[in-house]
Amino acid sequence: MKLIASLTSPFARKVRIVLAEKQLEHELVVDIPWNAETQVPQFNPLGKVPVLVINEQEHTSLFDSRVIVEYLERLVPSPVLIPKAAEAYIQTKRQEALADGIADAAATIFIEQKRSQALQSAEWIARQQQKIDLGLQAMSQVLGDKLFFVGEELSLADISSVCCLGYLDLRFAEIAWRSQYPNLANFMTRLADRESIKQTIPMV
Ligand SMILES: N[C@@H](CCC(=O)N[C@@H](CS)C(=O)NCC(=O)O)C(=O)O
Repeated sequence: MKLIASLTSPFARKVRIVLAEKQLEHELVVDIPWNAETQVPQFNPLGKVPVLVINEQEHTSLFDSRVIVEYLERLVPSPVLIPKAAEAYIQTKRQEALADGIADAAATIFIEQKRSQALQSAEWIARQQQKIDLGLQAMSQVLGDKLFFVGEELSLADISSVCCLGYLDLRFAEIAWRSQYPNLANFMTRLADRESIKQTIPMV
C-alpha cells in the first residue's frame, strides 16, 4: 500500500501517525498537489492529499483522511485508535472533526495569503480566523484537565489534535495558543517524544 502525502499536510500527518502506531508497512510518496506535475488527480479526483493507494494497477484508492483512518482501523484493529463503544466512538469523531476544521480554516488562510494583496479578502480571512479562535477554545474545553481527549489512552482524537496544533505551529507561529491554553500546551509536550509524532513533524 502506498500513501500519497505532502509533508506539511495535517490531514496526511494524521494518516502517517496512524500507520506508524499500527506499524503498517507502506510506501510514502511525497506529492504536492499544487505542483503542475502532481500525480494526485490520477488517484483522487478531488486533487487533495492524503490518498491511500491500495492497488496501483486497478487504481484502487481511498480518500479523504477520515475514510483512510477508518479503513486502517478495520484493517489492523490493534492498537485501538478509534474506540468501538458508541459514546467514545462519536466523541473521538467529533474531536477529529473539530481539529480537522481548525486545520482546514488555517490552510484556507494560508492559501488566501499566497494570493496577491489586491485579491485577498480581509473578510474571508477574518471568518476563517474566527473558526480557529473558537475552535481552539472548544478544544481546550474538551480536554480540560484530562491526559487524553477521549478515554485513558491515545486515540484518533489526540492524533487529530496534535496534527492541528502542529500545523498552526508550522504556518502561524504567531498564534499564541500555548500561553492561551496551557492544557493544550501540556498535552503537546506530553506527546512530543512519542515516536510516531516525532517522525512526522511537519516540514516545508
Ligand atoms: N478533508 C480532507 C482535506 C485534505 C486537504 O485539504 N488536503 C490539502 C493539503 S493540506 C490539499 O491537498 N489541498 C490541495 C487542493 O485543495 O487542491 C482530508 O481530511 O483528507
